[in-house]
Amino acid sequence: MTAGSVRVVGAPTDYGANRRGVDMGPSAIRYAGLAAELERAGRAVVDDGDVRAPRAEERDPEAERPASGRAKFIRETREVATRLADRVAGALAADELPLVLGGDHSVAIGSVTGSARDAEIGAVWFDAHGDFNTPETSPSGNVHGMPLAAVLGVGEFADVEWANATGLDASNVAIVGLRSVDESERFAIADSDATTFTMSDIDERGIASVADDALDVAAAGTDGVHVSLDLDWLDPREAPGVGTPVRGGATYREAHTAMETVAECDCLRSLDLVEVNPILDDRNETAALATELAASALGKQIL
Ligand code: EXY
Ligand code: MN
Ligand code: MN
Ligand code: MN
Repeated sequence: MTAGSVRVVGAPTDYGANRRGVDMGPSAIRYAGLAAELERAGRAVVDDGDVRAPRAEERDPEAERPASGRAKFIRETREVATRLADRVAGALAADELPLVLGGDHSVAIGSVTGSARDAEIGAVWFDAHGDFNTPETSPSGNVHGMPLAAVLGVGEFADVEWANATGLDASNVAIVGLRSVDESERFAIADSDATTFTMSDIDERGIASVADDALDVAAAGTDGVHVSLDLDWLDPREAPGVGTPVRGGATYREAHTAMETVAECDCLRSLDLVEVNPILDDRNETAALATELAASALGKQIL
């Protein structure tokens, strides 16, 4: 399943987040040595550059409003998602594995819809958060808290065609590492067919077993799996450069083990590295960690 070459696409946006700086994530991850690290993992790397994303200051966050509730920069989010979906679908059509560099997690709307355009896919979401809000339930209006709800067509998103992933069913979605979920999101997640693994599940069962189950759920009956790695899945001690850190996350070793399980699954179709915020980072260490984890997911061997 795993294609040979990796096509890197940057989505330098912070439209979906409250804190500026995550738009510099693609540069920081490239600067940390992404291409060399993936080549050491035995992958040919093509860098497709970045999708166009005008600076947030040039735009009015409420220029377009959702039918109800709040979703800041929804127009810009749609523009980026649409461009990114085309790039991701194009890479897959060329038999390359798309690696999307965020940007805030709203960019996953583009990567998932692109990956699910011509195939049945599953998705594993490594994240502290549920990302299951809708404009109506969101406490913040920030779209980075909504991408899973968007691609699954939850609530008001049912009518938002550009955001729905045609080839993705909630029964093939697993969220791993949950520890910060809004009350309204909790009900929406419980109401859906998505499978969830909290940090407590990881504590009790171990990450190898949890990641294995998550990938089984996602891969069952599909053509491949999209892995969305939000760096805030990790503990802030390991990954300080994120906008919405939550204590009690995955350790360095747990994160590598999870990504090695992804490689072993041989089901990876597309991958996101999102929410790296260089302004909040400590000497680019979160970006460097993101490159290491991508290499593990793409099959890097120690011996
Ligand atoms: N649940 C909160 C909200 O919707 O505003 C926080 C979301 C943070 C989302 C981060 C990136 O994963
Ligand atoms: Mn997220
Ligand atoms: Mn998160
Ligand atoms: Mn299915």
